[in-house]
Amino acid sequence: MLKTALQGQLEYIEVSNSVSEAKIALQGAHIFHFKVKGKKPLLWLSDTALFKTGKAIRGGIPICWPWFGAHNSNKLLPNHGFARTFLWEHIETKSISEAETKVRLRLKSSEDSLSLWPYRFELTLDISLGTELRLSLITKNLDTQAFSITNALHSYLRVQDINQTYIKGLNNKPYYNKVDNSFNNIQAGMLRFTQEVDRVYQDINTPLQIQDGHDIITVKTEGSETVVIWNPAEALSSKMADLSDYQTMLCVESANALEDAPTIQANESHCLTTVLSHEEL
Ligand code: TA6
Repeated sequence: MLKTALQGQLEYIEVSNSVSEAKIALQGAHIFHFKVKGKKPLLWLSDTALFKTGKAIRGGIPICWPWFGAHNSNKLLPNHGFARTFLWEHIETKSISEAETKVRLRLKSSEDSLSLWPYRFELTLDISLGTELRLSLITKNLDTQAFSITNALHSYLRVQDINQTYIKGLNNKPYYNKVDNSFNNIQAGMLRFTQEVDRVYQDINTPLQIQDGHDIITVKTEGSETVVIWNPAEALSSKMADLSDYQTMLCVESANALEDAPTIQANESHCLTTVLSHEEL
């Protein structure tokens, strides 16, 4: 029988091997803690995060699926889709070696999902825990017709101080700026954070490096060339009751968003992967 513990209203599993440890809530297949032993936690979790049925945890890696952000035609549907607030099934936890564990979780279409999105699907999250954290989100179309998705592995990374943090790997890349709703911007040099940043970067085909003066975090994306970067800064975070201390968080999200919306034919699959690691300077 699966052994779970409870945080607030949410059941979660705890995984540990010789090099790392993690906590994964069954609601949303939401990993909300990951740490390489002897290092600081890699993922940020808000001090005021709510562990409540039907509410996404503020921190860790929420799964935005089958749409990223607001639904494109019906604003009454939940932001970032429904996968992050539905209950997933734990399929297996497997020890690959002393230093690597794999966890698989699954969400299948149901009456509840069909009332929000009219397609049959099977969504699988494969998590690999070792000296790095690897998440693969596999969408399988079980319908008789093709469908399109946007999605994101909305990683909240822990940084020392957002004002001292910069991202390398974005130079000359085009981006959509959600803050002023402008398209076709081009990044000049490294990205630094002096105000709210909410951007969808395209053509990202090499790993990004986040440096905060203490650590280098590397984010590698597979299955897409889109990465979303978000920090709400003071003004927006003060309006979000479950978001404490925006200075120590930075979202760097492997995604398919905007026109990067893969069409998946019946019986075919699409896989989005993010690989996170960090080293201390
Ligand atoms: O990924 C960035 C973003 O889409 C932002 O626009 C911001 O609103 C954030 O996600 C958080 O969304 P949430 O629905 O979790 O409050």
